[in-house]
Amino acid sequence: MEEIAFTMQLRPGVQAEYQRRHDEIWPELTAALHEAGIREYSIYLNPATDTLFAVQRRLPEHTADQLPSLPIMQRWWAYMADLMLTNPDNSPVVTPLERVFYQA
Ligand code: RM4
Repeated sequence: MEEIAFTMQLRPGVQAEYQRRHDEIWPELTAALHEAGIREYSIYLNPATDTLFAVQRRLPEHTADQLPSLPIMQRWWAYMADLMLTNPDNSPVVTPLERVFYQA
């Protein structure tokens, strides 16, 4: 299993709505994430800065790089675009993070 971490950014004033939409996340989307080999996915919010910190654990043979081409992913990103800083294709702006410490 590999682990990656990245940040995303909420627009101001939408924390509760972002939480609500994830409380009601589409089962088709979680199925697609699982199908792509993502086995654990946490998103944390820094409420002071609206920054989201995400951690994913993925199977070595994951196909997460193909998620952007899936219609379900594109529909979710279009749905979420009013809440997040996005690229022109509605995907969230993602800043990859480098691990500087690990202890098992
Ligand atoms: C996020 C954003 C991410 C997605 C998660 C489930 O708010 O859209 O791209 O992976 O939801």
